[in-house]
Amino acid sequence: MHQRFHLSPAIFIGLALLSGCASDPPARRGAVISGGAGSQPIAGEVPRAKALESAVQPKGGYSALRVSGDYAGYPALDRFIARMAQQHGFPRDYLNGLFSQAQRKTWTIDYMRKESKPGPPSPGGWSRYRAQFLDKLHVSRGVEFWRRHAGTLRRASEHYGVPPEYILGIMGVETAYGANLGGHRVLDALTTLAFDSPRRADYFADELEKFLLMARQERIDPTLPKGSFAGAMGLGQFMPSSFLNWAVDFDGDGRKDLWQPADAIGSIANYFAAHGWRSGDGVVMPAVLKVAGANELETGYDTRYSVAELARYGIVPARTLAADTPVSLLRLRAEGGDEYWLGLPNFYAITRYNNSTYYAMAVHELAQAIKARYE
Ligand SMILES: [Ca+2]
Repeated sequence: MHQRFHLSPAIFIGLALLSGCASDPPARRGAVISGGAGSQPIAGEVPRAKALESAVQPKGGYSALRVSGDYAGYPALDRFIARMAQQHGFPRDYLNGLFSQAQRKTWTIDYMRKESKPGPPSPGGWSRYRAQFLDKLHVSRGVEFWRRHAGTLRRASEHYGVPPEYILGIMGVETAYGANLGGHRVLDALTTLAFDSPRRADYFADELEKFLLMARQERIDPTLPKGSFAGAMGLGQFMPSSFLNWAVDFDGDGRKDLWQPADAIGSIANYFAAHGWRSGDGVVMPAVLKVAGANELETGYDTRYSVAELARYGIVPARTLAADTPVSLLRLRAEGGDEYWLGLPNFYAITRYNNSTYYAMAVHELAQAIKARYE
């Protein structure tokens, strides 16, 4: 339990940072590509897609005239149900019955209240964050997972242009390759966050909508899937909107199952490919500060400089990079002092999975450690 709680903040940091952005999270803005396009009717095809959607009966056999239980008497939920019925053709009595099963999670409400926007990273913070993921267990399990799924990882890598070790880096940091999948019912998590939590209710209501679409599409009872307290699911901890947009059926059994290694591997690789991963490129490079005071420049995965521009401030790459290469300037607050790195476009691609410099750096380092042990 402690272990899971310990991991959850890592996932939460991303959510919290997403919420801190003034604009929509870029991860949710990307183009819908073939993986989940079937669930996202394009303008000209709405009537046909609607008819198909409505013809699929949602699973679970729930039925009630009105919502009872923890979520009885929530006008916002009643409006949500009306919208799901009108826009997506769900039977209202089905949704009334389903939400009569939903349980309010007070732990989640308390957690969301306590968590405020993260402040500036504290000295040594990177070392503490890194230690959660760069341990023997994460590396050796990653190597084992690679050996067990070598064929699938090779196929995904060739198809999407993403090296196996970065697919494993994501799975390692997110769930330790399935060891920490999360034990919260997704229905409870998202209903609580959408209708009982002071923060980001609209975002979670949107995810709840996508979750119900996912469950209907995959013919699963929405009370069954379990995930993180925030509703992230499977080996790669996809939120429902990511499922609809980027999950793929990579073992060809006709289902997209985020809990199956093959589908999780393909879906993570597809996510990277759709978010700007450049096949064959590096990820980060150490920076050398040649002038005192150079560290007053703004840092973070979302900063953008050219190598030439940084050179004027006395910051140069440790190895050769073309002068016009776009990079971010990263500061890692390590125990021995701050470290400076240059983030390449592939580093930014990792942050599309979770908007955090430390997250992306942990994925990168874990990927490299696994690769070194595997070879
Ligand atoms: Ca499948």
